[in-house]
Amino acid sequence: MDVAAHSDDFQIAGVLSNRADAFGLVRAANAGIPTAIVNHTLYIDRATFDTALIEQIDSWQADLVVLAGFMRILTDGFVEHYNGRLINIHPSLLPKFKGLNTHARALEAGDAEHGCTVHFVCPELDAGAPIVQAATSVRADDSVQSLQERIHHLEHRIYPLAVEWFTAGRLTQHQGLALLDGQPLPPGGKRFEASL
Ligand code: NHR
Repeated sequence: MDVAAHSDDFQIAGVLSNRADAFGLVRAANAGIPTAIVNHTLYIDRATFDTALIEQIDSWQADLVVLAGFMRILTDGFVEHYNGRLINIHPSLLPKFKGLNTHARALEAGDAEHGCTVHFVCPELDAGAPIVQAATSVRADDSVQSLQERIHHLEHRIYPLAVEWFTAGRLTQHQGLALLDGQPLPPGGKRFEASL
């Protein structure tokens, strides 16, 4: 997400990475947003690392935690601490292709379309309630790279949208379902129509 482009309705409280070389830290600093690094290799186990994450995030008094390229599996304790206010974006049309190498797997499967999904995070990987989804047609000459590029554009459309819904108070999680304006969203989340 472009950290400089956000609505007046919310502020980015802070940007945290487990990696000191994450470019998002540079962009945040350039935009005057607080940053933090919590290096997972300095912690003896996942629970201790996650506790350090929680301390930092809660010191910012964040209402919503937005994962972006965050590659450490989070403990149940972390997920429960932010239950209903922790979201991720995954590069597939969930529930298809949970896990890694999604573009290669969509090509391998011969799927006619592929895309990305914003979802609430639950303890089980990539299995939380979908919020919003965007798709692109798979072309005969597509490669992993060409698909990835188109899907990146879609990610940049739907992730800010989900954040805006949440901060406007329109998006909630209830009994494992995502609700928009109090109504359950369809199984893949709201379908976002984009032309690419
Ligand atoms: N944590 C929970 N509990 N649930 C989810 O749905 C999560 C999560 C943490 C991260 C993002 C997800 C992605 O966007 C995400 C979803 C990392 C792995 C993984 O296997 C899996 C899914 C995601 C992110 N991580 C390895 C680990 O041992 C390390 C892999 C690596 O460093 O390259 O933590 O893709």
